[in-house]
Amino acid sequence: MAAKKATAKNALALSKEQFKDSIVKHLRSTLGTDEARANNQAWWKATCSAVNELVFDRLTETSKANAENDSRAVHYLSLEFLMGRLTVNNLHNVGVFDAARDALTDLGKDINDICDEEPDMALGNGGLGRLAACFIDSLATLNYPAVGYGIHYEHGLFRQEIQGGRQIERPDSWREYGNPWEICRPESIQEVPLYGYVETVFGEDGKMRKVWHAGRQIKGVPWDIPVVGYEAKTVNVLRLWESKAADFFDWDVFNAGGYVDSQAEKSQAEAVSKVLYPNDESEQGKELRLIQQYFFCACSLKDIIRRYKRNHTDFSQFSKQAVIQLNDTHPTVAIPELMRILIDEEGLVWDDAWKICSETFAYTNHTLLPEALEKWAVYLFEKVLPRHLEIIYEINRRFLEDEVEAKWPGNDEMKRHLSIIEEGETRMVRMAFLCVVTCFKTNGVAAMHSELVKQDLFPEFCELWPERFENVTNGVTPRRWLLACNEELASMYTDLVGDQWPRDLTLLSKANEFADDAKFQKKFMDIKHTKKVQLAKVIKDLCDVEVDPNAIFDIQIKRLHEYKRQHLNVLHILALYRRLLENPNYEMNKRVFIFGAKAAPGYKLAKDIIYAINKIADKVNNDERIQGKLKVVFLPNYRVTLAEKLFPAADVSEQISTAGYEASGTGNMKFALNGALTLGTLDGANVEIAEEVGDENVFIFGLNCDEVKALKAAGYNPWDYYYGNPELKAVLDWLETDYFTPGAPGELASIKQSLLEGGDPYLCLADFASYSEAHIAVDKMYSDKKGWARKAIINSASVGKFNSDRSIEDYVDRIWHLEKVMPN
Ligand code: CR1
Repeated sequence: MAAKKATAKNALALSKEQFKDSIVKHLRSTLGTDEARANNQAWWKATCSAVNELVFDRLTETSKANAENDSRAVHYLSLEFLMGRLTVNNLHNVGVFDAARDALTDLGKDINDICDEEPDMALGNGGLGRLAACFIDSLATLNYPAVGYGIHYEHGLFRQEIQGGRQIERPDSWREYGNPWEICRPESIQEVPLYGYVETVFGEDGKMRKVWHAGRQIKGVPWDIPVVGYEAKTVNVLRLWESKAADFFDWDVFNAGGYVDSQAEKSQAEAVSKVLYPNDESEQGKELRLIQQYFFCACSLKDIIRRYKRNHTDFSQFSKQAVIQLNDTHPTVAIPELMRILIDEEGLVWDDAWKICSETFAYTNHTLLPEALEKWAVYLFEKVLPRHLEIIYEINRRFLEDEVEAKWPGNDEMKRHLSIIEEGETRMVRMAFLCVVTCFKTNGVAAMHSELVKQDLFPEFCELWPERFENVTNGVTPRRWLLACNEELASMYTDLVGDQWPRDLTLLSKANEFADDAKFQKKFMDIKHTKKVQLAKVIKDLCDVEVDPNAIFDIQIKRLHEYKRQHLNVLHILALYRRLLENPNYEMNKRVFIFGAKAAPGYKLAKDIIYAINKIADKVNNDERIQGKLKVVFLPNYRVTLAEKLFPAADVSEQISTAGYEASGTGNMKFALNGALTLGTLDGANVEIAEEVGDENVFIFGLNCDEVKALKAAGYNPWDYYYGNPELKAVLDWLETDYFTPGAPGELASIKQSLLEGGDPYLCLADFASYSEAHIAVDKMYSDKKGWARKAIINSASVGKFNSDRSIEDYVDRIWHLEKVMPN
């Protein structure tokens, strides 16, 4: 019986014919159309419904197994999950991609056109959100009990249009016409209190209690997105909360003639999950953002506790059953919320509640940038979450009076320095401090970053509790970032090492043995060429620019930020352009510089850099004097789906942040995996990539982290570099002319200003010469076709470490201590 069931459930057994029947059935019975009338949108939804028959079944089996085992689970709280599209990924993970493709072909449809109907689920900004998506993929693949918790934003990250070279933000409506992957779960709706005041009451036993009388309630409606592990044994859940007015509208207000008011209440409540904040690495001190954070933490905690209470009558086992990972400080308010529930609602005493909290929460830090370290004004807390503020004060009082006093007796300066409450004109709650004081582990996301977290960010906390600090180097899922996005290379690897590499990416290291094999090299580089031809077509379609697939494709794709230094890339492009103009015989391989980046809507300089790239592209791409040797492309609306076309087509991966500023980076891993060579600084995970692939197979340039610190300490003066390097001076001055913006001189001047009068905070000018030399080395190397192919192969074959499955196993060993559960 069991064996038969397993066969029936074996997703791989779904044949082309069965898939065809299922699609046609769903066209008719789910979509209310038929083969003749259906548009591509309907075909896409029918395809999803066909695969969902398998997926939803596995989802049910997984949650049954977890409930039966009463297993310890991780709850990954994240304000962002940058999922991208799910169809191709799920087809691959279920193991029915070929069957689906062939079925659709038989039905007269191209699977690529059908899958192109899916909007990206862009519920995140950048690396932090995409990491969360890779992590839940790996958790399911490794059969660990896990739930991702986040917000069901109505609008994800804005869609970027480029008009006249400038970024325009348009709303993203990923689920306007329904999304076949999500399931609404009204049975698990939660109520969330907000505002109001705290009353102190004394019970009959004479004990003091606190009662929070909320001024408002809103409702959290859960939507579940299935997270399909590779081979679909386990299907976990990403649970996203949508906010609604507590009652559809207030009948009393309505009856009294106040229809407009009840509508206002409704729209205020719905505003909470309306939009993703489009800021990357910086915080916006907005009441709505704090409410968003609290809203999803409160809903998620209630959900976790509801599930726990099914099998338990008291909280003694809570921290054994649940670990809660805080993805950056955004969900920190979950800490005082759990304290509040345990003390005010469940009647625990402080010490017991505190013990549970400090054994349940763990915190991942993703950035050292001071502007990204969240602080919330005390007055805002007082207004929105009065009881939570009291709890934070008490956590702080105990921390300062007990722990800090014991370690540094009588040292008031130290108390001020480490206090969770920052004193000043506006008193602020330091969320990262609250995390470190509470959590049993704090981890950074790459070896170097984790060291800096200890040394620079939390040195005193590290003195107090050295055992709390960990490193877990980031990773990326090989299912999406090789298997699904680079079919050609994926099947080459399957031929070479068998079909287990999407789980164990270190198997690819076998290819190292063939790095010098002429036939292998040709095959590898032919695939690269194929991907470049495909990308060239995308570039033509989106930007109307012709690029030569034989040119070096040099790509920088990531959020636009000064510390990531897209403008350093721009300065170098200008230098190359200038060399070509001054010397028509200047020797270089054809080069295409490709950018993709969104700028936070309020980040003026970032937007100016996008404008500069586009204006320079206009000029360079149409300048016949340089005979197409140099092209510049800015691809609009960079997102996961575009990334899937870019990584496989890259020769050079630009990872050029100022050393010490990029916590890890994960694009760097995807590039290397697909055979691009890193041109980068010794920053974040670049350091570990270089270690894995060998220094001779990457191009490292620029100041290292210690040198950056030393230069800053000595008093960095960008003018020295400006006057010291005639080429650098010339390209900076160029930005002030109207050469790239005819008739409008000065439109690009803000970049120069920031690099000179503005003090060049990220040391672009200091690194320029070294960067420029590294580019010459890249160019030289590329002329040696065999040498380049060897390096490309070694890169791709040697980054098995950066599988997000490995990251998850590290989290399990060092932090979560989970056990695998195998569903039936
Ligand atoms: C970091 O900038 C890192 C990701 C994921 C980002 C990037 O280097 O790879 O996190 N940090 O760990 C971030 O978004 C708010 O901070």
